[in-house]
Amino acid sequence: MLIVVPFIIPRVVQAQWQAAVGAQSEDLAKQAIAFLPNEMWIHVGDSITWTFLTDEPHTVSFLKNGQVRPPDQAGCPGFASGSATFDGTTCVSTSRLKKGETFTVTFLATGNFKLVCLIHRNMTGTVRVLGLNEPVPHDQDFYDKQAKNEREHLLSAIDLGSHEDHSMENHVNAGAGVISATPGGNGNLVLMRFDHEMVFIHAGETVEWSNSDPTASHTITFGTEPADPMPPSANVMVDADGARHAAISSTADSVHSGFIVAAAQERVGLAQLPPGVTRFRVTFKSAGSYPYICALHDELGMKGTVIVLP
Ligand SMILES: [Cu+2]
Repeated sequence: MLIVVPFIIPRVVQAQWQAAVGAQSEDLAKQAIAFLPNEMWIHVGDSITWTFLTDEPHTVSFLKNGQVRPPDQAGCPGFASGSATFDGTTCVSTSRLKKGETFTVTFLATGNFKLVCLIHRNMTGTVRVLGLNEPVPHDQDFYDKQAKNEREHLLSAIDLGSHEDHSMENHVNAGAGVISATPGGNGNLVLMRFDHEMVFIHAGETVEWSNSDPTASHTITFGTEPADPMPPSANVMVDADGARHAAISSTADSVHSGFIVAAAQERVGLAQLPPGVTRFRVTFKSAGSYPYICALHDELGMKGTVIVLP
């Protein structure tokens, strides 16, 4: 008769797991907008500490299933800081956190929980919380390697200027990006640069900016930055093809494109949206040097200048 004696090791200590939020290139131009790793298996009672690594802000947020996604300024509603518990019945969210900050969540119930950033809509992950009688498949070392692989994959996913040819004159790529998926969710690489930092044209000509990023918004902002960066300034018109268009007659003029961004992804059960406003044009009437910024990402170095020759 064979007697199997189960080997039971009592779990005395709740495990403390580590993960990262975001990654970036040294010049801040490439932002890996992702949880690294974005899928973890843990035991109920365990904690995960997320460390924020970028100058671009993110949130760590767990909403309730079925909850309508709130704007990041509102939290979920409200904000937690430092640490929190989550059991799926009440949402938990940090405010916008940056490089050097951390947030720890202790999971008090079993279940599969979606992790999101309220700022970036294609930045998702999954935490799989198992009962104490279930084995967890991986250790911290595995997740560290997974994070490193995903980070390297994202940061090499796009090269400045390699995504579109530059034969078109008077044209600037205002941002580019790719979405990358794992079984745990989505991450993306966002290029926070205008591909030509300087453009030379003649008075009377028009420059066009286009954003080919699938999700990230950018702006083209001359002069005074508006308090709300989403809408265009009052002096911006719309061309027949849907592009926004403004005229600048002197270096003292202020012109703001508003968000230049792709339409949101199609989803069954939601109303059809119009195409995104992905192009912005400015006609320059007189010679001069016209510096501009992306009002959302100038701190990451997203700036340019139009030099208008007579
Ligand atoms: Cu930008």
